[in-house]
Amino acid sequence: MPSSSYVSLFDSNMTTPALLPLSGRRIPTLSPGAASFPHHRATLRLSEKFILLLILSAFITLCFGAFFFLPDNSKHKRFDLGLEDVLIPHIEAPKGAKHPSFLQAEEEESLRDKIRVDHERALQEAKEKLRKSRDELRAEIQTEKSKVVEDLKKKKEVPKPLPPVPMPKVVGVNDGDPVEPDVKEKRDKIREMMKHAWDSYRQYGWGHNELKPLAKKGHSTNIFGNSQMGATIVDALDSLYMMGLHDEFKDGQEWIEQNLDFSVNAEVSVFEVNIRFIGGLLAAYYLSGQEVFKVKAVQLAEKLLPAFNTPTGIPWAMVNLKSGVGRNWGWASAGSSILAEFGTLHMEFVHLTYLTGNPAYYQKVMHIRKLLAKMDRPNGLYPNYLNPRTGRWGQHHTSVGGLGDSFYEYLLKAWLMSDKTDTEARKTYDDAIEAIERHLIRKSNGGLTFIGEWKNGHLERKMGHLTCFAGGMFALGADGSPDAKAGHYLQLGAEIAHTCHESYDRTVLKLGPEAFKFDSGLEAVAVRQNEKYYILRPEVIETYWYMWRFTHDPKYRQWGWEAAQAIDKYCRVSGGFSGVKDVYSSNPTYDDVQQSFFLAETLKYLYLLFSSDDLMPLESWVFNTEAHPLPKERAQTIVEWRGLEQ
Ligand code: DMJ
Repeated sequence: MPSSSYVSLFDSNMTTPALLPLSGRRIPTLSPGAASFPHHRATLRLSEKFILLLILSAFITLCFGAFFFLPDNSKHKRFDLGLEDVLIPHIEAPKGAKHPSFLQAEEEESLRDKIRVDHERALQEAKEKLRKSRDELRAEIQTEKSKVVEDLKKKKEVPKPLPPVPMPKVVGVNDGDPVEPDVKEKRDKIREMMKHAWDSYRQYGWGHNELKPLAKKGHSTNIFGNSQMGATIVDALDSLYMMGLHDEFKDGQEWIEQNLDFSVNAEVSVFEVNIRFIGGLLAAYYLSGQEVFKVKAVQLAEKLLPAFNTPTGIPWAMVNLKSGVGRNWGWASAGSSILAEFGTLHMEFVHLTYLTGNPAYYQKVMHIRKLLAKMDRPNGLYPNYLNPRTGRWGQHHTSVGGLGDSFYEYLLKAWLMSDKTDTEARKTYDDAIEAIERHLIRKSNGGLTFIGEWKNGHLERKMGHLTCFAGGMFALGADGSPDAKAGHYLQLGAEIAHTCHESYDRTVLKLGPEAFKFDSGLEAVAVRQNEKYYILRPEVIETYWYMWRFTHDPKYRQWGWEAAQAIDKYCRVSGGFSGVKDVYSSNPTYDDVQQSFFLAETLKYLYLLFSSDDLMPLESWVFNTEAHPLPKERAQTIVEWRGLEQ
């Protein structure tokens, strides 16, 4: 018992100190028990008794004060009277470890830290609960109820193996060697960059979601919650495979087999996990035929399903992988879900139904499509925000960049993936693009075609780096467009590619800013400091690649090479590749993040740009929004699914 737990109280008439414990458990009182006190106490005068009583009562007050007002950790420290198990129930001492009351100072310190963190978390959770509306709480309760039912069902069921399904004929995986030596040289350089990015992550960030290439350690962002799920490994697998980096691929596969576990208490973004993890695992499965990738993709998909338990069936933006509780981003308009997030699930979910025979995935995404089809659209445009409780639009903002982008992309790709049988998706895409052209696409004074953003009734003449993917989308959708407008859409794709190239060319580093304006004499340049960064994004290079495939105009390879050289010159560091904070500065600072999409998309599109077209031909593969290729479904399969929709 530490001596500090006791205070000595001397009475002038006493020869020995009376030890009073500071805790409230054994406070002695002046009672007949005083008989055990030396006899001369009984002879104390009244005033002395009074003083003694006063001192004692002051002391009792002090004891209670200490108990109620001292910080939590100091209370715990003094309460080592056999109560540790009550106060610290969640900390189990490892076998052979000392009893907590004998822990060394630093162990105590870390215990206290843990307790404090737990308390803060509980307080935060309680606060968040209080902030939620009745509908949200109801949806949460519903989610939890369904989860309990599901768990009970599962306990009774013997896990079924996934049904065997015919593997689509995989073509164009091992080819792609360009004939021209100078192109081959460029392709080899991109492969070397991939190896540098991968090896650095392997060495410094292995198992973490991403890498901090300057600090040389792991990194993660809120889209992955507090998980450590090796996002870079999963995102990079198919790029490694296409580039013939087979040892690295095997290494990644082994990590996934041994470590990738989704039973974690982490709140993740449904969209990001879908496009990066499910998309990445499915592509790795289709390319390599290794069952483990399919099994992991399905395990993860099951964890995402509770996100759809909302009053409308429009999923929450985030879901806790363990509890299944979902919620939306605090910053989203009026508690809304985001168009580009709930609208970018179709490709992966259709494949999940194909591989598992479970109609749930297909039904969930078709339900979203049906609901959207019934809604009014201001000027034919889709707002970025939709409330999953009320089924009503939030703010009337429309964008082909952040918050909207891949919703349009997936309409087109749903049609392509279905071997062009999903004509409903194609029609929805065509109508949306027509409204976008009418309201958002303009030409600047200098003759640059740009796609602006619609905000509460007016056009903001600003375009994001993210929006640059649309050049490739227009080109990809040209074939099959209504009224024989294929030429028009290919031309539109070329104009967007040109504008985005200008946004790169007008910087010091020859790398594009996050957003650029077409206003007050400014053309394709960023104005605000917080829009001048480049974080290794792929969209401009993605458009170059699609334009190259459809036109074979050498300028696209030239532009791609300019970008690759700039990345190698300004973003490469000894520990990998980093984003830069200002593309207009000759001496930029780094953001110290190697994004997983750099390996999944940017380097893959560059590699494909310098490969021949027989590597991943577009007749057989459709790339998801994270550049993970999925094979086109047989038309027959899609026809069979029509009945699954109910
Ligand atoms: C990627 O994760 C995907 O392309 C997504 O659709 C939006 N953009 C990022 C990379 O910029």
